[in-house]
Amino acid sequence: MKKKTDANYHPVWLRELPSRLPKTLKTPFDAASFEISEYLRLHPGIVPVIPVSDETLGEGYIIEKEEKRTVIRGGPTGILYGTYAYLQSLILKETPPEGLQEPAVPFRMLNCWDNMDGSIERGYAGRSLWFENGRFCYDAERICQLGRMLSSVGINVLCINNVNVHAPAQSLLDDLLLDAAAFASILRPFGIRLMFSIDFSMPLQRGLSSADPLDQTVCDWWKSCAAGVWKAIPDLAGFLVKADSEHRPGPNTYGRSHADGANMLADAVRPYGGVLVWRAFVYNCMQDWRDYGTDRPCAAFDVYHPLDGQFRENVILQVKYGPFDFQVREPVSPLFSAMEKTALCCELQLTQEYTGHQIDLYAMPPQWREIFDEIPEGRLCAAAAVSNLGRDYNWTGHPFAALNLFAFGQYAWNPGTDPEQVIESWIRMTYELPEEEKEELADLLSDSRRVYEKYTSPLGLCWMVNPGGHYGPSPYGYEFQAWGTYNRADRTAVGIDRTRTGTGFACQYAGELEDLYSDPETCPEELLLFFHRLPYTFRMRDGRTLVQRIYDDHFEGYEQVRKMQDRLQKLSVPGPDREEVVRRMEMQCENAREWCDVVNTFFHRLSGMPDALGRRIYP
Ligand code: GCW
Repeated sequence: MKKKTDANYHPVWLRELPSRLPKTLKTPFDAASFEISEYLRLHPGIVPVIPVSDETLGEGYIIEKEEKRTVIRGGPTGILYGTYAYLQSLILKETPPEGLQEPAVPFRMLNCWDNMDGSIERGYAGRSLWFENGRFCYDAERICQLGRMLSSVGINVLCINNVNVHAPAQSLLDDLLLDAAAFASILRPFGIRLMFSIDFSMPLQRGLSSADPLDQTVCDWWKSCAAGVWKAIPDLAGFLVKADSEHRPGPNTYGRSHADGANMLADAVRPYGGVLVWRAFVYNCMQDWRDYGTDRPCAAFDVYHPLDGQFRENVILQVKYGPFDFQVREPVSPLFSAMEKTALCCELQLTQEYTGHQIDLYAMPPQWREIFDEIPEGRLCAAAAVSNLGRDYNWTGHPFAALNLFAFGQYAWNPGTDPEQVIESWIRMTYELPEEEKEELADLLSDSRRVYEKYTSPLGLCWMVNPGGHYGPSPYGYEFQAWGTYNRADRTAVGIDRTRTGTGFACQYAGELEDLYSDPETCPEELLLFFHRLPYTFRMRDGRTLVQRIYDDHFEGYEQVRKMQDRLQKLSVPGPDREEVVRRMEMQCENAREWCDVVNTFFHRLSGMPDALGRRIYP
C-alpha cells in the first residue's frame, strides 16, 4: 500500500492549486475568494482577479477582462464555477470562456453506490470515502478536497449511498441524520448538495403495516419524514429511488404504478424544493431463458412510455443511456426521444463495471459524445453518473480513470464538449509531460474505448462477461440465467432479431431510426448484433463474413493492447501513478488475450469456419 499523505488527497487535475484548504470556508464565495488569492500568491505577476457576486446569475458566470484586472462575476454558485474556469484557463494557458456561461442542466449528479459497511457496489478504487462499520467515518480534509474537485468541474449533487439501500442506510433519514448534516456542511462551500437513496419500503421498517403509495398514512409518514430531513439539511437536493427493480421494493407490490410511487414521494419533498429522482432501470430479472417472448431492452419503454405526462413537476426520471446496462456499445435508450412530457436525466457509469474495472484503459468521452448527440437538444434536465471514486491514494484506482470523472463534469455542463479536447485538457492539467508525450497519451486514451470494444463482446452483442463480477470473458456465462441477457449463438447464427419481425424493440424508435436499425444493410455495423440475428456467413459492408469480422476484431484488439503497453511504458508519468499504470496494463494484456482467445474459440467451435488468415484459434 502507498503511504497516505495529504498531497495524495489533492485533487488530481488541480495540481497547481495549494493542497491545504482552510476550515473557515462557509460559502462558494468564500471558496472562490480563497482559491483566487492563493493562486495569485503562488503565481505573482498575474493580473489581479476580483470575484463579484451577482445573485441574478445563479449558476452562471461571466469572466470580464479589463485593462488592469479580471473580474469574475457570478451567482451564488456561479462565482465558484467561474473561478475554477478561470484558473483552469490560466493553467492551460488558454483564453477563458467568453460571455455568459451557464450549465446545460441544473442537476449534475454523482451517484455513489457506497454501502454503510464501507464497501462500494461495483467499486474498484478502494473502500468508501465516508462510510465504515455502519456509520459515517471520514477524513474531513479529504472530503473538503473532494468538494473542490467536484465543484471544479461543475458537479453540484452528491448522492452518498447505494441505490440498493442496505441497512442501516435507511437511518440516514432519522438516526444518522445529524451526522449526514455535518457531512453536508463540509461540501456546502463548494456548492455541492447531498442526495439520499431511499428505500421505498421504509415505512414498513418504521412500524407501518404498508408502504402503499396511495395509503394516506403512508403519504403522511413520508411527509413527516421529509419535514425532519429538510429541517436538518435545508438544502438537500432530494431523494433517489430504485424501485421494483432487481428485488427492490416498490409500488408494484401494491398494484400501483411507478407514477403513483414517484408522485407520492415527490409531494412529500416538494415543500422544501426537493426533487424526486426515480430510476427507470426496470426489467424482469427472473426470466426463464427458454422464454423467447420477453426481451429485456423493451422493458423500460414498456413501463414508462405510457406514464409520460403523469409525473409531478419535481419528479426526474433517471434513464440509463442504453436499454440494457452500461455496456460498451448499446443504442441510446428510446425513452429520451419518446418521453416528451417528463423531466429526464441521463445516467452514465464512471465506475467500469462492464468496461474493465479500472484495470483496463477506457476513456469515456468519445462514447458520451455519441450518446449526447442522439438525445434531442433540451430534453434533459439532469445528468447523473455512477461514481468511480474510492479511498485509493489517487481516488480512482487507475490514475487515468480520473479523466472520466473530470470529463463527466464537462459533459454535464455542456453535452457538446469535444472528446479530444477534454482528454487533452485533463492530461495537461494533471501531468507535466513533454509535449510529444502528452500527445501520445491523448492518442492512447482517445482510442481506448475502440480497442476495448474490439476484444470484448462483438458488434453490440453485449453480456459476454463473467457472471457476477463482470470482468473477463464468458460467452455462455449469462446464457441460461434469469437476467434476460442472451446471445442465442448456435451453429449457424448469433444474436436476437429485435426488429418488427422479432421482439419489436426497434419499433420503440420513431420512424427513420426504426428503419435505419431494422435493416442489416443500414444498421450501424457496431450495433449489428444488438438488433439482428445473423448467420456467420453474413457479408459485412467490406465483404468480410460476420465471423471473419469477429475474428479480426479480436486479434486486432489484443494486438493493439500489446502496442498500447509498449507505448505506455515509454511515458514519463510520475511517481506511484507510473507503477499503477504499468501494473494495470499488464493485467489488461492478460485480459485482452483471454477475451480474444475465448471469443474466437467460441465462435470457431460453433461455426466450424476457419480464420481466413490462419491465425491460432483453439480447436
Ligand atoms: O448493472 C447493475 C449492477 C448492479 C446495480 C444495478 C443498478 C446498484 O450489476 O450492481 O445495482 O445495475 O444500476 O441498479
